Amino acid sequence: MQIKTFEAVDMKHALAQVRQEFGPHAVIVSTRSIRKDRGLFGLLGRTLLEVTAAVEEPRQEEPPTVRSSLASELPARRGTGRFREIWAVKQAIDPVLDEVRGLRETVSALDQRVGLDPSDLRADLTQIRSLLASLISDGRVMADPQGSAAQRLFHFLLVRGIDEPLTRSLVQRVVARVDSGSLGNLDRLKLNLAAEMRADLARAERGTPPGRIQIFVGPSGVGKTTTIAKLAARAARSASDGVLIVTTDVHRVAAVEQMARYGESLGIPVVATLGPEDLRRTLAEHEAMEHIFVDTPGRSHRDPATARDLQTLIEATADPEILLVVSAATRPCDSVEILEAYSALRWSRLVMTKLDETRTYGELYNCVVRGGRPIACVTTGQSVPDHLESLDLAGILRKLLHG
Ligand SMILES: Nc1nc2c(ncn2[C@@H]2O[C@H](COP(=O)(O)OP(=O)(O)OP(=O)(O)O)[C@@H](O)[C@H]2O)c(=O)[nH]1
Ligand SMILES: [Mg+2]
Repeated sequence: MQIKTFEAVDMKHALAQVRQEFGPHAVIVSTRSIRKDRGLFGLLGRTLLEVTAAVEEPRQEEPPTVRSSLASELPARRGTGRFREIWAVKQAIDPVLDEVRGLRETVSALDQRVGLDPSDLRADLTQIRSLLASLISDGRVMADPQGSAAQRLFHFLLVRGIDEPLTRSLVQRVVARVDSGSLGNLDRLKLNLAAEMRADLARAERGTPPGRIQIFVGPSGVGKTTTIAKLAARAARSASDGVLIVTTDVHRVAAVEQMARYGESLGIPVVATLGPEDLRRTLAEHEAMEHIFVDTPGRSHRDPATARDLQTLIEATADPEILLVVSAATRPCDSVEILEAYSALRWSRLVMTKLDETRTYGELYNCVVRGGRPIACVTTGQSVPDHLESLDLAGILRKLLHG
């Protein structure tokens, strides 16, 4: 049995080729239209007829009578057993081939309609990402622990005490910076979040070096006096030219006594001053001291007289460094006001106290970013001189993201 495929412009020419090659006893096995030379967008291609024909090898026995689909074109003939086999296979395969052909045409039509170009997809995703970022900044995307990855990130930050405007800004920046494929992946978003937070905190890290005279200001009861005792004890360990504590808080009951007790137990001299002039004189008298820590009375940041009175004290001091003391347990809306109220005093570093009293460390980030100044130290308990830590950037991030 010989089988061969012929191509011609029409059936007449195809049959001529078949007859010429295989003689009058050839049988047509299949026919189909094909496109040749697809040309520009396939528009200029030609349609040809592909005919597959078969013929017996020089005959040994008489074949059974078979009528091909083109029996009228070719003489019917009797085939051998093998010929019958091929015919049966063809009958079985023809419907499958028709199906495949139909599917191929459907897919190519779909391809043209949908136009799946990867660069189009990328552009669409970029648009979706910037749309999401602007929805977040407009306040139309809210925290939702069960929602999209961006909403879960939102929730993650809020429960850690980052205030809402800063959370919104962070999520918006993270969504804008991740590649589109990572938008739905919370872990990837968190990695980018850490990078954004690190950059925010690093911007605040460029502070001035610690001053020889450090004045501590801040709301009442946040831990100014206690922190000064801790810092003075630490400084005394390495200072060769002495450490002095000066308290200007002489009106609150037992304030001087509280500081004097700390001084006594730490072996550090404590001097109480009555007003700006007395402070100026005291500082001049102790010019040789290597470190001087000045305590101030705690007063409400909402009282307009507070900043004014502190300013007078500061002006009585030559080249002091001002440290703002804030408790980590402060509510975000209050710390915004506190930073605002003390901004006129040109404080240069932040002390965050009472980290042991909160499970969320968002205030660290809120105050550093809003204040734009670095953290000098944090305190984690009442014990003097313990419970004092210097946090670097990595430490702050660790506390913020992992608690
Ligand atoms: N849990 C905890 N308590 C602290 C910490 N630091 C200070 N305290 C406590 O907070 C209370 C107030 O501390 P002070 O040092 O007197 O606060 P202050 O800012 O000087 O207060 P005023 O002078 O009244 O404005 C005291 O009971 C301290 O023991 C801390 O890191 N953690
Ligand atoms: Mg005090």
